[in-house]
Amino acid sequence: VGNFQLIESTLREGEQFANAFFSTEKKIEIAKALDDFGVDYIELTSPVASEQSRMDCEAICKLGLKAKILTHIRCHMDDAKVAVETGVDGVDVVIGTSQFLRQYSHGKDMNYIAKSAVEVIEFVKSKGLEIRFSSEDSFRSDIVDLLNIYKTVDAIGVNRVGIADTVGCANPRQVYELVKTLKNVVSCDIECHFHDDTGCAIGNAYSALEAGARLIDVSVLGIGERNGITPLGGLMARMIVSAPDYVKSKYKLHKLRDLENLVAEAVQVNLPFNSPITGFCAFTHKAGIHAKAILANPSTYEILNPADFGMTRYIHFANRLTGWNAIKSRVEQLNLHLTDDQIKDVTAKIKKIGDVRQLGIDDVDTIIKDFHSELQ
Ligand code: HCA
Ligand code: CU
Repeated sequence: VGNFQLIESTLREGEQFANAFFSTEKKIEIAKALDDFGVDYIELTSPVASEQSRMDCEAICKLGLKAKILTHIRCHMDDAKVAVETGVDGVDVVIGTSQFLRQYSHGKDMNYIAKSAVEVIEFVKSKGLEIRFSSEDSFRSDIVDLLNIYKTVDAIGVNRVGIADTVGCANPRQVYELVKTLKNVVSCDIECHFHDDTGCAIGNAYSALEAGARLIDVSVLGIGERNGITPLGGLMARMIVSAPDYVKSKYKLHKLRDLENLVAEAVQVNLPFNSPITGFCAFTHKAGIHAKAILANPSTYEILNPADFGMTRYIHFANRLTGWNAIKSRVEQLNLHLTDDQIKDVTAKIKKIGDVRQLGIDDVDTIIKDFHSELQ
């Protein structure tokens, strides 16, 4: 799984998030931050979506970023002709292949899809650009149809083929099987895109990589259509455990929090409290048993090292679940001197008060200080 690449789609899928409206300046700021973080590709909204979208795409292409710039279009020559003039490094083409989308969205059959795919792919290639072909709603598409179309496009030569779980219905086992099957059919790289409707977007991405996919679509905080896609931060958390050297050397992980704050502010949401890595309590330990072990050796209850992300751990001691080891560490922080027996006494006091009301840090500090001065 180490050696994966990221297609960062905050400025494409993310623009489909209900709250998103990015000004040109904001898009540029986000693109630069993504590039600095180290993503491989930045995917932008289709230039045919609106006139400003087209101009913004051109502006970002001119920034000279390290990341390759992609735009995302329908499998149609009208779109392709506009896309290749924007200055992008590559074009991501998508078309719905499930019965649902064929019947209720674009109304085309598989022969038509294959024909237009070949035409668009050859056109984009003739301009010297990278090309990816993806099937929308892959997991509700007929497997024979799917493999046939991928085989067709692989034979004429594409950089990547994409699988998209457009409705978030797939589970990790299904993902593993589809990617494995597809690997036997195509020679190009495989890219995967997972929506999070059923909470599987990170797990599915991991499964895809395990099965041999090379690229994963992500967005900052997972923003996208409905409740979004695989979040960049969550995937980093998953992957640093599985491929630590690769992830640490490739991505500027200590910039993750700023990047998330930048996007959160732009779309007017708070960082989710339970986000991997950046959730406000992601490295907060509470129960006395946890606190004791963490103080002895953080690996006891931490699979991620907060320092890898420029974060710090926190021992939550102002509560009735606390234990004397946590209180001892607080006493030391307050630069007071108590024996272990005295600390156990004051801990009992704190737990007693914590049984009747919520405690603040100040409350506990006062209890400790009062206890200390009464001893004098
Ligand atoms: C959408 C399109 C898409 C495309 C994914 C891809 C999806 O429905 O808005 O290009 O691989 O989820 O199918 O985001
Ligand atoms: Cu999507």
